[in-house]
Amino acid sequence: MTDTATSTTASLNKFEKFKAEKDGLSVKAEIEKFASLGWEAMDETDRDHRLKWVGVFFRPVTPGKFMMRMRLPNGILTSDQMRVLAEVVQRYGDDGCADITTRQNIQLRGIRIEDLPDIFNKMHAVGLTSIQSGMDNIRNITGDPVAGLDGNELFDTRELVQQIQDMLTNKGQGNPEFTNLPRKFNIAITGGRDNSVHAEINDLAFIPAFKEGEFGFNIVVGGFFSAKRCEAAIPLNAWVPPADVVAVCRAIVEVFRDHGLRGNRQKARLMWLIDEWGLDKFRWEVENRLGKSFIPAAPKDEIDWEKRDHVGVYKQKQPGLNYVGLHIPVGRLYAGDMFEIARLASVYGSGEIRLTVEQNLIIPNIPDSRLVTFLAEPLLERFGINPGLLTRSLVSCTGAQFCNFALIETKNRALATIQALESELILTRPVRIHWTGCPNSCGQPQVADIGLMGTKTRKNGKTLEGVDIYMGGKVGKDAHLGTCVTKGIPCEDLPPVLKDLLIQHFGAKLKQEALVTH
Ligand code: SRM
Ligand code: SF4
Repeated sequence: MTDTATSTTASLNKFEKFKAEKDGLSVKAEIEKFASLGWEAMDETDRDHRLKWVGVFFRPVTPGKFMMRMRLPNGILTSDQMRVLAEVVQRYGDDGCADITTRQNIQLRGIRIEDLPDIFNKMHAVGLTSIQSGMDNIRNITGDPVAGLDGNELFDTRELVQQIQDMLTNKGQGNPEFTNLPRKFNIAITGGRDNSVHAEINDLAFIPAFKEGEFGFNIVVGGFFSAKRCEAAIPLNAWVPPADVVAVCRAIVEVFRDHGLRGNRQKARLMWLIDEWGLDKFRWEVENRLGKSFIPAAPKDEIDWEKRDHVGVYKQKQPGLNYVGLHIPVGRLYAGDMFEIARLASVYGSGEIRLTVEQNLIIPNIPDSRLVTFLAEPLLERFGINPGLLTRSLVSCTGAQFCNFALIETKNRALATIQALESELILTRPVRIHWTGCPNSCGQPQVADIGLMGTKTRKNGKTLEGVDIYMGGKVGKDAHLGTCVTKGIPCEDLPPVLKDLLIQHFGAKLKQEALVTH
């Protein structure tokens, strides 16, 4: 490591200090011990922080009931894997549930520390891992949710995403080379034409582009959201063929690991290093690691479609097969739902399940001959293929139910608000409304048509839950981030404000008005 990374212990923040004392990954060998000790007797730093290196999160809101964040490369899992996840949460009765996340991933809730050895064994048996999924590690790597199914795709991202995960995590066993990064790190690869992974909000993303007729990727770097600052990724002016992607990921993560800023955690994401060095020096350092120079970026990328949400029935490139995108309201699943989804994927499809960054789910490989019966399955009454135009695009972070950073409750409020608006309004197109419980922006309000960020606000001398409103986020072709347009609207006053925005900016009409004009 360099001077930047290893500044004196005195100047290290508390996270750097505890990482230097004991690597997070070392808790992997202590799971049996923690299970017999119980959560209350555990060392607090192991419990509250280091367990995140194996994907286990202490929840101060529900002490003793942990959250477990998986890694699902490219958002793909099998029915057998889904059944195991269902069994895990089923054990916890009312405390147990799961959430599809904004990184095409699943988080489990209600986990008890004494069950961890058994849970890890079960997961291992079906090839699942939760390793290095929290804290200063690389998050779930996202790829096109319809990779290998989409007749118009330019590149099937599945294998590359898996290879990158295997390299960074030592095939899910844990890789001490990458367990002490200065901060979290997000990677995405898109091989479709619609940027279905929000490439621009990742620390590192690969975007399809042709160079002299050859397929490869333009690289963008430094995208991130944080309470202090939000930035879209910027072009590195580098193009790589698919065969070089894994090596480039390694080189960039190594540069971040060894040179990233470790003093102030609010200034530790990759973009801050790029700012400090300038892009040219950053590129040069990466090339040095890589052992070769980058080919300059292709002049244009191939993101020329509007973003699809994949909800509904779609033909696959394989004749006679379909993929069906089911809408999962705010991504929340219970054990019964998960068993049923696994059954449907096995009976009607090929036993494969895919997740989207909109917190929805896709069942691929359903033959034409079975489609009608599939669509009549009772589960589709709740997880439909044709939800209302606001419900369809609703995204929400965890919020106050489980997250101690939350300034407001999100998921239930998001659903109730949207249902009320849909009962009053006629919409002609989907409007993407994203809720996030605090400025950390896990629910990505900056990519939404209307983004709602939790805050505390004052009304009549009282402190209330409120939101700051973001608008103008554009996804897919020409993606760009939205900005804050209004601050501190009390949640209790929000419905009429949203109604006005939908009428003024998104062509919505009041149902009563529409009746009169017809
Ligand atoms: Fe996040 C921290 C949930 C996607 C930015 N995020 C957290 C924690 C771990 C905080 C905590 O310990 O309670 C939340 C766990 C709550 C819980 O119990 O679920 C949490 N983040 C989530 C999820 C579950 C939101 C969701 O409902 O989908 C997403 C999990 C993704 C995954 O599978 O790995 C999630 N978080 C994001 C995203 C979106 C993305 O990646 O596209 C962002 C913004 C993009 C980014 O990171 O640049 C995001 N989360 C943060 C931040 C701010 C990071 C920063 O640099 O300051 C924090 C706080 C932190 O890291 O200090 C945070
Ligand atoms: Fe928690 Fe805030 Fe992230 Fe929502 S945005 S999950 S409230 S940290």
